[in-house]
Amino acid sequence: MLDLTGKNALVTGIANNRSIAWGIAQQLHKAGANLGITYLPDERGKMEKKVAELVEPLTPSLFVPCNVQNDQQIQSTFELIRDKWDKLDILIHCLAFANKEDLTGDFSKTSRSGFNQALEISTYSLIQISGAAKPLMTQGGSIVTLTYLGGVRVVPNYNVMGVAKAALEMSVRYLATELGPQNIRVNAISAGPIRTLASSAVGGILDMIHHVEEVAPLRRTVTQLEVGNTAAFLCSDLASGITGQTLYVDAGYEIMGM
Ligand code: NAD
Ligand code: 0WE
Repeated sequence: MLDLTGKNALVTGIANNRSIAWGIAQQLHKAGANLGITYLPDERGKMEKKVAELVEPLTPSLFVPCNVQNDQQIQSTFELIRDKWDKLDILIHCLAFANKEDLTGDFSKTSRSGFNQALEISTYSLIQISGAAKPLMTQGGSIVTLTYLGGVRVVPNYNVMGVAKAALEMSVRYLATELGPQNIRVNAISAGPIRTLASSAVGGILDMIHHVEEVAPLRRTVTQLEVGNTAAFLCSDLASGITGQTLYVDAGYEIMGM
């Protein structure tokens, strides 16, 4: 049985009810996990209010601002966990960002600052929060991040994010190797395209979704809740032998050659 009772889970990356992280948080809650939620704060506090209202039914015991570009916010987040929870069991990394202008046009025109920003937010953040989580995962643990096929194959316009995801998937393997002796497992879920805040801002996302609906073995795309179920599985004892992997939750699209 998939059972996460007694487990403490920190979930990053909820922006709204379409976020993949929201699908994951709901499934972790359903499986009995105790939740901590982080959100990306803005000056007006609008995000805080919005996300707080959304997650209220999941009764999180922690709700903290955490911009991964801000070392102090990362430090306070994990200090709070150390003070409030006896241990950390589950860490969900579900965030990414690149400049909109770097997600279209010539890849060779990617700016130095755009490259650095995309890899800092989308890739380095996993390394940093995993390092912060390590001393708190005293009973072992499970770290799950979200990736996309564009980190392995060329997907038009994914550009610098493809490089960030390739680095993310390799970071999963190095982290799995370092943390394995402490019984901390580290895996990635490679999700098929889903309409979310991030993906909807991308030109042509609907055409990509329609393409997947025609070609994928299951003839459809996947939902946030399906990704959430896989994350819950990976965080449970049912997946105790799995680490360092990228698991495709994409209705089978990845196996197709044409
Ligand atoms: P989303 O916009 O709902 O989530 C992205 C999150 O990143 C937001 O909550 C945002 O607040 C957060 N974020 C951005 N910059 C941040 C920062 N500096 N500090 C902290 N948080 C920050 O979109 P999503 O599609 O749910 O994306 C979640 C993850 O799923 C990303 O890693 C994305 O690459 C991955 N993914 C998405 C798809 C898709 O088609 N939507 C497919 C495969 C993988
Ligand atoms: O990882 C992603 C989304 C990543 C993303 C999206 C945006 C749009 C708005 C990162 N940063 C930003 N910055 C913005 O300003 N996906 C897997 C969804 C996605 O994004 C694409 C895709 C797909 C699929 C971009 C180009 C081509 C395909």
